[in-house]
Amino acid sequence: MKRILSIQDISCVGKCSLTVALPIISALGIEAAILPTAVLSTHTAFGGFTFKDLTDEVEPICKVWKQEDIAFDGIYTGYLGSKEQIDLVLDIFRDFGEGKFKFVDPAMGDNGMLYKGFDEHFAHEMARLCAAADVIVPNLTEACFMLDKPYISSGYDERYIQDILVSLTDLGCKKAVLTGVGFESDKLGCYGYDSETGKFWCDFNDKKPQSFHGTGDIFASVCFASLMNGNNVAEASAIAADFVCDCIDATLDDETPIWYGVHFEKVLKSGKYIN
Ligand code: PXL
Repeated sequence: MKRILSIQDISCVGKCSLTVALPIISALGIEAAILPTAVLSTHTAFGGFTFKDLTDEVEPICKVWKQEDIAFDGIYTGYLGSKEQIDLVLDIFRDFGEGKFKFVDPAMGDNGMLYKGFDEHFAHEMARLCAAADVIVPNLTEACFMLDKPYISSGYDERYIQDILVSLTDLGCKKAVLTGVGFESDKLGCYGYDSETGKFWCDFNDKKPQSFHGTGDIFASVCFASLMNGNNVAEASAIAADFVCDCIDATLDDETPIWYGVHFEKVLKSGKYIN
């Protein structure tokens, strides 16, 4: 069985980061080891939240893993709390990621804004981590902050998107998938680029009437697991986008506030994505 390592925070309530990555990756047939970078009461889009930084734990944990000869087939990083954690993840890529699949979701913003606690400097640091990855899955906001490019919310053309994708791979990663891309008002999807073949691809779904928190983390978890299961990036990102759409459909009728996230559990339980 493949074993992967996911490095992100634990937000105790508000489905995102490790509380979605762990069940999804496990359900898709892969052992999911975790390195929690922080424990929060709730993710940062709730009105209030506690934040216990776990940076000090990273090196001692990794030391034991080395002593125990523990290895991973892939490493997937999401929300990270500080520049220091980015440097530590780069060390982990060096120590545990040589020749292994490295996947970075630079989770730090959406809708043209960075999440609470992040600034432009952090976005540039995140770009350094993206440079060391095989595949990255930023949304348009995250890509623009990493590249110092203007964020345009709508009305852009394919050249704008393709230029961003080429600039992302110029950072150093092999493949980039931009999420949250839409050329028509009723469609939303992802647009990818493989710098090794020079090929672009894209995949669009009907735009949902409502967006929810945590869907970027769900997209990344499904995309990463699908890649580990042998799909290529175009296939994996299309599967992940379909999965997110199904999660939103399973949640739309619910009265729960959008920051609680989507009912990915129902989609897993349906078995549609389990081979
Ligand atoms: O869903 C991304 C995410 C992950 N982790 C924490 C967050 C957010 C988004 O707001 O606050 C702690």
